[in-house]
Amino acid sequence: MKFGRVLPWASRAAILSAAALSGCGSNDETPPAGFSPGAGGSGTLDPTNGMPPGGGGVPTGNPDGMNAEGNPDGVPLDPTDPAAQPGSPVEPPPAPPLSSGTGFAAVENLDRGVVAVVQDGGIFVGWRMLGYEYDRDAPERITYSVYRDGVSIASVADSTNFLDAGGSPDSSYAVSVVIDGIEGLLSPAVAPWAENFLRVPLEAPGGSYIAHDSSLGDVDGDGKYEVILLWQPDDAKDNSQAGVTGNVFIDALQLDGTRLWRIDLGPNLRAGEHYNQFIVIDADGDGRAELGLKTAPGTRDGTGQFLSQGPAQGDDDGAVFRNADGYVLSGPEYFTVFDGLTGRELDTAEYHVPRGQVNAWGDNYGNRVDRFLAAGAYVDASGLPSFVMARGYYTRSTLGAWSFRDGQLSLDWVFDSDETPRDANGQPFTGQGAHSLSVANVDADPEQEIIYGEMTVDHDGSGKCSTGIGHGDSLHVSDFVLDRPGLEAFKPAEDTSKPYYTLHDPNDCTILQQSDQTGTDVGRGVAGDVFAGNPGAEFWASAGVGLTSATTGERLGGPQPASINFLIWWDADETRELEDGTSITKVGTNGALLSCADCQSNNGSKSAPTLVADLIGDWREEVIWRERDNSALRVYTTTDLTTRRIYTLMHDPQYRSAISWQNVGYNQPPHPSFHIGSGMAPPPTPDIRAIPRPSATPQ
Ligand SMILES: [Ca+2]
Ligand SMILES: [Ca+2]
Ligand SMILES: [Ca+2]
Ligand SMILES: [Ca+2]
Repeated sequence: MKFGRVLPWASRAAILSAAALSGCGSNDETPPAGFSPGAGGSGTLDPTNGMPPGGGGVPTGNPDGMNAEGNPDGVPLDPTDPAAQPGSPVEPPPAPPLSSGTGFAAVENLDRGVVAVVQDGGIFVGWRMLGYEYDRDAPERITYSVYRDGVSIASVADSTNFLDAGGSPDSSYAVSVVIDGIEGLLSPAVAPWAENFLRVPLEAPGGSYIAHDSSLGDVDGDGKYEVILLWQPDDAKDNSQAGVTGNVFIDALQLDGTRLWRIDLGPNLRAGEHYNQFIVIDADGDGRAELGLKTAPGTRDGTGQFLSQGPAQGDDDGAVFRNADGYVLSGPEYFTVFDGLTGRELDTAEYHVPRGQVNAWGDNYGNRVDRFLAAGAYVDASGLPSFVMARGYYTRSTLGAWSFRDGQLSLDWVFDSDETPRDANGQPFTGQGAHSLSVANVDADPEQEIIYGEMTVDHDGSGKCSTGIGHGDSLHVSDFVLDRPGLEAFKPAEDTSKPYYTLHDPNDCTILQQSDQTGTDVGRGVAGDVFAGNPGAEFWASAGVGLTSATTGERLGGPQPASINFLIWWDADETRELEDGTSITKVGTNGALLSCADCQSNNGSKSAPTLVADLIGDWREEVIWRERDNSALRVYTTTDLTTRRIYTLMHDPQYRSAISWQNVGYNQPPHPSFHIGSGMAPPPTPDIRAIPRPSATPQ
C-alpha cells in the first residue's frame, strides 16, 4: 500500500479544494485507516508506506467506506499531473493511515465538526480532534491544517482552534488532520456564523409547550449530531402534585431546524421531570442512533402509528388509565426503542420492573412508584451501549439493562434492592439514589458501572457497594482528587441526620470527605475544578457550603461561585465555568462571559439549560438554550482562543454517557473520566473504537 507524499501547500490546497468541490469524498470527510495510537502496537508509522514498522498489522477498515474504497491504494498525487491542477476534478488525496480505534467502547464516527464565527479581529475557527487521532506519548505527530477558501492558511499543533485575522464573513473554512506529515481528507467547507450562536427553528406542538430537555445522537449516520428534544406541556407536574397533564412530545431535529419526526407519548405517560427519561445512543452499532424510553398504550411513534410490537400488539390504544388526580397507576407499561432517523417503533417490551403495589414504593398516591432514572451505558461485553432503565430511589431501587441487537430488545439483567438489600459491609442498597445518576468505569474491567447516588451497581447488574448515606438531590462523578487513583463521587444529603455532603470512592464506597455539619436537607451541590488556585477539583453546596478543596476538605477563601447549578468549559483556560439560567460566569470574574436575554432556562428554580455538551467545534462545550417563546433553540459556541488541545469530549465514554443521561430527573452537568483543569495531565488514551458509518447514508 502506498500513500501519497505531502505536497507543497499551494498545490495541495488547490487539489483539496477541487476535491472538496467535486463531490467525491467531500460530503463527509473520512477518518483515514490504519493508525491506532495506544492500541495494538507503537502507533508509529513508516511515512514511506504508511504502514506500521515491519509491516505488521492491517489498517483497520475505513469507517464510512469512502476513503479506503474510494482510493484503496492511496494513489500518489503528482502536482505536475494536469488532473491535479486547480479546478480539475481529481480523486481526493490519500489519507494518512489511521484506524478508527480498536478499544472497548463503540463510539460515534463523528465528522470534523468545523465551526467558524465572525469576530472583531477576524474569523474564529474551531474543530474536533477525534479520540482515535490522539497519541498520548507523541502528541506532536498530529497537527491540523486550516483552509480558507480552499487554500491552506495555517498548521495548528497546540489546539483545535484558530483565529484567522485575514478572514472575512464571506470566507469558507475547512480542516484536515495531518499525522506524521501525511494529510487526511479535508472536511466540507463551512461558512462563518455572523454571531456566536446557531438558531435552530422549532415548531411547538401547541401554544402551551416548552422546548425542554434535549439529547444528542447521530440519527442518520453522517457524523453530525442531531438534537432530540422533549416538549413539556406547561401543566407538567412534580410527582408530589396532583393534576392531569398534557401529552409529552419528542422531536428529532437537524441543526438547520429540519424536523425528522415527532413522537407523541400519549395520555398514559404523565408529564414531569421524574417520568419520561429518554436515552439516545447507537444501541446496535449500525451507525445510527436509537431512542429508548418508557411508553404505554396510546403512544404514537414518529410515523404516527400506535405501538404494535411485542405486548403492544393488539392493546387498546384508546384506553386512558390515569385517575382523577392525573396519576397513571394502572395499565400496561412498556419500554420501546425507536429508530432515530424515522421515529418508527423498532421493538417494544414489557417494562422490566412493573409498578406492582403502588404503596410498596414508599407512599400510596403514586409519587415514589414513578421515580424513573435512565442512562446509556457501556455495561455489555460487546462494547455497545445499553439502555439502563431504573425505577425507584427513595426506597426500593431497581435498574435493568436492555441491549438492542438485530432489531430486538433483550433484558440482560435487573438489579433489585428488594432482592439484594445490602452490600458486603451491611450497608443498604435501598434508598440510596439521587434525582439523577452517573455512569463511569470505576474498576479494572472495561465496562462501566452505574453510580446510583450513594451506591454503585456493577456492570453485570450485581450490587457493588453502598455508603448508606441515602438519597440526595445531585450527584457528580469524575476524577476530582488528583493524587488519588480512581474516581470520586460528590453528593449532598437530604437526610438531616447525615453530613451535609460526602465525597466517596464509587468503586468501594469508602467515604473520603464529609461535612462535619448535619441537620439540613442540602438541596444543591456541585463538584468541578472552577478555581485554579487549588489543585484538582472543588465542591460547593447550598446550606452555606462554600468552595471546598476536594483533595483536602479545606474551605477555600476568596471568590465564591455565583451559582450551584451547571458547569461548562467555555473560556481559554482549563478550569470550568458556571452555567446557570441563561448565562455563563466564572469564579473570580465579575459579570457574565455570555448571557442571552432572549432565552429561557427550564424547570423553574432549577434553571437548567436545554443541554450542555461538546456538540461541535473544539473540546469546549456548547450550551443550548431555548428562546423565550419556544420558537427556536440557540446553540452557543465559544470563540475564546485556547492553547489547550483535547479530543472531543464525546469520545470519552463517561462524558458521552453523561450526555445521554443529562435530561434525566433533575439535570446535572456532564463530567469526563479524567481531570480537565489546572495542573491537568495529558488526557488518557480513550478506550474506544468508532462505529463504522452506514454504507449508504440516507439524507
Ligand atoms: Ca447526523
Ligand atoms: Ca443504531
Ligand atoms: Ca468497570
Ligand atoms: Ca465544542
